[in-house]
Amino acid sequence: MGDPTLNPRHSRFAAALLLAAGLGLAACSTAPQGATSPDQASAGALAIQLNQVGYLPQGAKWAAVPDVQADTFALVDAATGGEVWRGPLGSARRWAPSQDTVRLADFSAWREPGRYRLEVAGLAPSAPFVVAADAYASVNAAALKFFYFNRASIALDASHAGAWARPAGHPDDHVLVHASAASPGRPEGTVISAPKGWYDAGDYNKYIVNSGITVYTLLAAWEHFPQFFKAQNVGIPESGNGLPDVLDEVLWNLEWMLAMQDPADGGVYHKLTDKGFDGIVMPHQARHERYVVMKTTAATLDFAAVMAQASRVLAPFEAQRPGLSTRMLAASRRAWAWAQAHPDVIYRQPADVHTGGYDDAHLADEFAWAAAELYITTRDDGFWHAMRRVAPRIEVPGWSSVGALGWISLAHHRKQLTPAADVQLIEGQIQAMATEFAGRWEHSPYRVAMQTEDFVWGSNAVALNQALMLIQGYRLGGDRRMLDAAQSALDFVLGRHPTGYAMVTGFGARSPLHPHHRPSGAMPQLPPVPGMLVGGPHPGRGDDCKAPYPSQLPAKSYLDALCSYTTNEIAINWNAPLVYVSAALSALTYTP
Ligand code: 9MR
Repeated sequence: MGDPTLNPRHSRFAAALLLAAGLGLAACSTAPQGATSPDQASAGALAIQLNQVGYLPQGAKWAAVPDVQADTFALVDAATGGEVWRGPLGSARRWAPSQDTVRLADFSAWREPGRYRLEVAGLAPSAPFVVAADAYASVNAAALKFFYFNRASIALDASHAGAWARPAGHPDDHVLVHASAASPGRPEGTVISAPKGWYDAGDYNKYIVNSGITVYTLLAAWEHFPQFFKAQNVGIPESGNGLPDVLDEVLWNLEWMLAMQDPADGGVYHKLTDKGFDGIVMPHQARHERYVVMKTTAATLDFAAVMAQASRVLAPFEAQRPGLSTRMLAASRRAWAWAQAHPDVIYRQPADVHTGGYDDAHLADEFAWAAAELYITTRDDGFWHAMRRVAPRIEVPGWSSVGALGWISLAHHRKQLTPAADVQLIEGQIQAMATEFAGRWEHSPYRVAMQTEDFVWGSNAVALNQALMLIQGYRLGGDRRMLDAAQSALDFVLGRHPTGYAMVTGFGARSPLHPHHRPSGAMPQLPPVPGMLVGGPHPGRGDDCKAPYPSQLPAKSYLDALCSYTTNEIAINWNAPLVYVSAALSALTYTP
């Protein structure tokens, strides 16, 4: 039987990928990750869909099988082809978002580590996958390492970036104050310096709103699973400096964010941007003038929230970063004060600026989130009451919907809050959402919480943010269904997906080769930078791709092409929940 992960192209690039991900070969001996090749891309139709990276020994293990005559499926050893286990296929059911009729294969009972495939009579064998306690170590490390690859203002050297080394781009030490951002102390054209930070996505701009939820999610991963991240070394320049890599990486962006606050009044600029998007060039080839544009209430509140959170996270690291925790809390308070005085400054794109908007007119959730983080860090009851005054309905997190983030932080810190806090209310908010997703998962023919309306721009991240909420429910109440439902969401983005793709570059037997990501597009001789989650299918169009999309169906409308920024872009706010969920499942699923 041919092994799709063992072609020469794969082997050559797998070594580079492992180096770039900061992982020794030994650490990865159980994982089938590696760059895919175009010749593998013909698989898909009528294929068994499963997590192409793998499963945890004690975790739930599901596959979606096309509706064929067979009644059973076999788990076979990937090396010998020998059958090790057989189980019954579930009944055929149609899943609305893809219009596929599938039968579920549940092999959760199989816990023996190894490398396997699934076989069903009448179908091609599945992609290979592992069952291993460290099944997600590599994908988690690569997902975090992506942030290093997307750093502005720094050269990526070969010892950390492997084949994807590149010169520095965007020093951002000569940034102009745009007319929309002018203030008495900083009139239009004033030059400021705001280096570092991560490029938002496939473009080279830096946006505070999207940085907010991204930083939050990575800091929450650290707050919730410190043991997992303490043990990690992803091979970034700061590795080994006394801070865990996840915090070093987040600090790269937080330092930029601090420079986005106007020292005169505490307001925060919405974005640091070119006036228009660059072409497909490397960062150092981009020559556009850079601007800070408009101070907004959303940016200022998101800034206030993550600075309050970062302040408490960094407090124990005073020796490594003296004074930083205190400085962040002061910055957070000033931002909060600005937002109180300017409660409704909505982002309006100036006529001469054409980059991403991240404009959101509903700010109750931003106020609630900032208040919650400030309350936890300061223990000042005034912030609890401020949050309760605006508390919006809890929704799946996203850049424009951040209310849940505050509830998650409150739930995590519930034992250290002041008596003013209503812990029952906090737990109830989380459980209501997690219970809803678990119910959807349980009744889904595909065994995922995703429904037709969830297939929006960045649908893969919607699945992972649903998982993030399910994980909070599990952490609070221990309901195993919630952990299994979260596992299903990770399976979904790693290959139990109606497109047949594992949606993370460089992982699985079939993964995106042409993400909308300028550095990857400008280095066509290389596989894409590894560890990037692409946005995923959704039926709304708007890009200028000439190639036809294979389907218009919500869960299948996806094109692995550079032009498809609507379905194949990558973004910091999408990778962050991949880091969170892959770490959480590794930490929470008991492995002997
Ligand atoms: O993720 C954003 C999505 O929710 C919006 O619908 C879309 C259109 O406004 O923009 C997405 O964000 C993009 C941002 O504006 C610019 N950088 C790339 C982001 C991902 O596509």
